[in-house]
Amino acid sequence: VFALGAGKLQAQNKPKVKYLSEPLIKSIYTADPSAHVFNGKIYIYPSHDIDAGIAENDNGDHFAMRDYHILSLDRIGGPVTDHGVALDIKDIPWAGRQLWAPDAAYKNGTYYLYFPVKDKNDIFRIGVATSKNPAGPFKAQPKPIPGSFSIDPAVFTDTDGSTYMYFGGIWGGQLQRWATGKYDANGSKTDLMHDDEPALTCKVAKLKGNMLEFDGKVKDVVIVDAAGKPLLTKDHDRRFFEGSWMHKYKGKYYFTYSTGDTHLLAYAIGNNPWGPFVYKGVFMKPVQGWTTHHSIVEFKGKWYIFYHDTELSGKTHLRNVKVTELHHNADGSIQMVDTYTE
Ligand code: FUB
Repeated sequence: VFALGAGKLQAQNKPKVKYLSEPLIKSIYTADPSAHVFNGKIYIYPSHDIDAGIAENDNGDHFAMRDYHILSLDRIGGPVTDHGVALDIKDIPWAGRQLWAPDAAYKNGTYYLYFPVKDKNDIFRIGVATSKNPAGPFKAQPKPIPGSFSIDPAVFTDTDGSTYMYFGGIWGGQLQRWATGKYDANGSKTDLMHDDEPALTCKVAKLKGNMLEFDGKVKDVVIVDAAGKPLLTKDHDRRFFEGSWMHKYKGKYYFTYSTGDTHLLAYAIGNNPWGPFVYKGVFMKPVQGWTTHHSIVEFKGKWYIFYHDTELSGKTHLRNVKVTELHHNADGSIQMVDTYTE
């Protein structure tokens, strides 16, 4: 995550901006919304942004979040409930700092909250907490998920009941430091630094039936171009950066993600949850603010994209979540979403 002063960010304090959607909640700052339908309602698992007084840098130190609040709504456009603190960093025994983008899943009467946080050695790991209630409070497991690393877990349950976790993010998300399989504390702050080689990939692992551990090896989520070649490191407009999501539409697997420093949401389609995924294009233009993070969910026969921007604060680390309808075309492509006009 994060370089300073990119793209449309400079424009964010200009007057006469017209937004596609309203912030879903204005009493707290929220970001990275992972939306799910549980018991006929929409539950949103977002980051809870705060101003910790830390200067902005490319490592994302200014994103110093300390707890999670879960939001719910009965219908799109209806009132949004903030269920209060669902998990506090002080109640995660192994956590150091920075509670970043979470996700959630349900199985056999239990809800699972998956979250990235730096451990006491300042290395991002992914943890899991459980509750009998989709809105929490959640109780964290005593240790991170064995074999987990980096950020942005996105948990997808397929129609056969198998559950997969997609995760990873380069730059501040530290994925590049795991290129050899072990963490390199002196590794690059950005990417692999080899522009003409295949880009770093998002990771995917199947979850065991207990939803607390990986089942087998962590694998690469390879995105290829139309000719079947993996995208390259230098291809900043198309390669994976962070913020992945998976949804299934008409039997196809849609891997969606942020291109980070080029601020786009892109999609690639595959025939199974592991990939490879063929790059198809951009489906959301940059939002206001540096980061772009989303989720996609079907609710009552329509598809929606949850995302964030910085409408309320004008500051890149104080974001607000939003939602708008998402449309698939008859050929399976996704219609472009443009979240604001000047
Ligand atoms: O909210 C902190 C980080 O910013 C997330 O983990 C990234 O996806 C980006 O949205």
